[in-house]
Amino acid sequence: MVGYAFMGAAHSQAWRTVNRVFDLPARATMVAVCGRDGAKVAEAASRLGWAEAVTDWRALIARDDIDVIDVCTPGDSHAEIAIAALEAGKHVLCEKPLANTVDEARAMVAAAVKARALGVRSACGFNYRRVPAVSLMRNLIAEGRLGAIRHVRAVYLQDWITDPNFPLVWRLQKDKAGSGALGDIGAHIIDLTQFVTGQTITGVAGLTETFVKERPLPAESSGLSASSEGSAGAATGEVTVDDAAVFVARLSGGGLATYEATRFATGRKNGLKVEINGERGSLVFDLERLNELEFYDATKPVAEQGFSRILVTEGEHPYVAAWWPPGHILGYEHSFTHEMRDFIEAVATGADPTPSFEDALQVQLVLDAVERSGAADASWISVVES
Ligand code: SOE
Repeated sequence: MVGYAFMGAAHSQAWRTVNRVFDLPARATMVAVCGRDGAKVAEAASRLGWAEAVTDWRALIARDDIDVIDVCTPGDSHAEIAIAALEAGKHVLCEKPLANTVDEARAMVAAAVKARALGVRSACGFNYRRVPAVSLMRNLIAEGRLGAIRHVRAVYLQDWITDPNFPLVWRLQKDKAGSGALGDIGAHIIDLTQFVTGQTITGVAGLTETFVKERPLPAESSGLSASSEGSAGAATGEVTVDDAAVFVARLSGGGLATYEATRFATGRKNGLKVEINGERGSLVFDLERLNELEFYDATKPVAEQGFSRILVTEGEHPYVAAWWPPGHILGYEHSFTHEMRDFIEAVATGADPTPSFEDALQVQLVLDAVERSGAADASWISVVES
């Protein structure tokens, strides 16, 4: 694994757990975690359960005892590491969003296609697909329970940078993160809604905004140039990404969609919510109630109609049978264990894990279109590749 911060910790929890919960054709061995700072990555190896701590990812991908490279770094290194690893014959799991630009994402897809021909697999880490309720949502829609999809309504609301004194961390720097709320959390609702509907976004019109344009440099501001001296003499830097993005979209099935991704929804901590309206019913998923799915079945007798709450903890529900009896609810981290389950099973059986780099490129095209639309102040941008 390359990188050991929040996503590194979530992935490590999943790698530690997956073979203890699921009966799989292969076992994950946590051989080495890689990071630039030797002392910090050594501490991370011990805390997260990795046998070795290394500081050179190129040496890692050259080793014969390494089969998989799990990329958990900021977006500015996804392409370089993933492409080199694929070319070295390593299977790759890369965190979302796939890249910081469409060009990088296309290069990653090209490397994935070449590697796939040699049996080398790749996937992108959109973990919310693997929340049982989200997989159930997809299954119900695929069975036609909603009929034609008319509306998709998706929000991903956070509030961790509403304080203007929150420092200029890497997620707020375009050269590191590619974009702000749009790529970091907007990517999730773009992928999730395409996943559950089985449709793709064909065009968007959007708006982006950066509410706080200058922030104090972080204590260890590596490589950041101070753009101005703040009032207390503390250096500040320019925020070069969006704080929020809102956009409308058309779906390939003819429906309309609205999306909102923001880090300024004061009070909302990790508020991902999706509602799908079809001609025969509706489904609602709310990450804050991730063991539940709301289902409105318009085919029921009118006297019985209403949103029912499905408790997604039955053995018949996706992934759940491996854990606990009905009603013993799961959490955020289980989605990563399910992600690793599916990745290991695919790689071990010579199948392609999902979502593919191609699926992740589609998300990147939407992100790019929203940014261009936002820059052009809500002009219409098609994402269908000519
Ligand atoms: C942003 O803070 C973040 O950590 C995202 O990067 C993750 O993808 C999301 O799952 C939780 O919030």
